[in-house]
Amino acid sequence: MRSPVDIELIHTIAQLRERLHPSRSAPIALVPTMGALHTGHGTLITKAATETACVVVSIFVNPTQFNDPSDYQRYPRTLSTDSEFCQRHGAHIIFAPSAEEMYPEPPQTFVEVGAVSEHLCGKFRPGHFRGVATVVLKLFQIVQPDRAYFGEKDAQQLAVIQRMVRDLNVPVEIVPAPTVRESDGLAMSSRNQHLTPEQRSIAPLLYQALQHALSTIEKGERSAASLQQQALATLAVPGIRVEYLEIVDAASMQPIETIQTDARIAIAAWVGSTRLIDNVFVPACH
Ligand code: PAJ
Repeated sequence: MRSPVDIELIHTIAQLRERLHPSRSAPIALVPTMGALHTGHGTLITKAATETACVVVSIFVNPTQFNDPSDYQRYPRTLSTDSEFCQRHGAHIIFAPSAEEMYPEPPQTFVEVGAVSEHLCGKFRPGHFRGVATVVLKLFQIVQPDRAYFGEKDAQQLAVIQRMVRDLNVPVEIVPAPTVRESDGLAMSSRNQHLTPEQRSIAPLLYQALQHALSTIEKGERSAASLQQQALATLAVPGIRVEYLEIVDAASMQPIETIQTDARIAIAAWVGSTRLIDNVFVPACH
């Protein structure tokens, strides 16, 4: 563990560029986050720190990716505990810009990633992936990292960023990391803290439904419709409202009828007023 003086907290783009410029010869890793950091983020930071000499964690609650202003308002902002957390996990620099620093004037340029953004969350959160892709490209331009780390928890976001980087020849290696879960299987998320104890007790059903589907696939089931039906039955309890439960091709994020290629089973569900997402990977060789 390093002492608190080791981590640098930087709020402006100019200062960050000045700070990173001399270290340009060494590789730089970026871990983009919106803060309220938990062990899921921690594993990304630790992985980045073991693989790269200089790790920048960005903490920015990006207004352009929220479709619901109240969701943006209530998003937890915990910079001082986040700074200690980053320090403990081996980060070197925190870049925590204000909204004015990132968007000094209303932007006129956006990144639209096509079909991969359309299904799953894209259908229910219009403009969300445009906001994500645009802010991530801005962060890539500001930090100019060699690698950037993203969690499979947000599998569609990962696929969107991978596609953007390919389409626009962005010279950043995208490094995926597996979903980190609570001991009862609930995927870690800063949104979990909004759950009441009762809601928290049913939230692991999302992962149970996914696990159940995986074991049915192990037994030979290939039909997306039957897997979907079975998983929906697991989630048919008071207090859970499923927004989507889809089986998609893992790279294109397009719904499939039969599992033949690498796939993902992805869920979004409302537990009370909290929207949770989760997914599992289904390798083609199952
Ligand atoms: P945020 O939700 O803070 O997540 C930051 C990164 O942590 C993402 O890559 C996400 O997939 C990863 N992550 C979150 N929970 C995880 C878990 N339980 N296990 C593994 N990884 C997990 O995603 C965003 O922020 C934003 O959209 C961002 C990319 C920063 C753009 O604003």
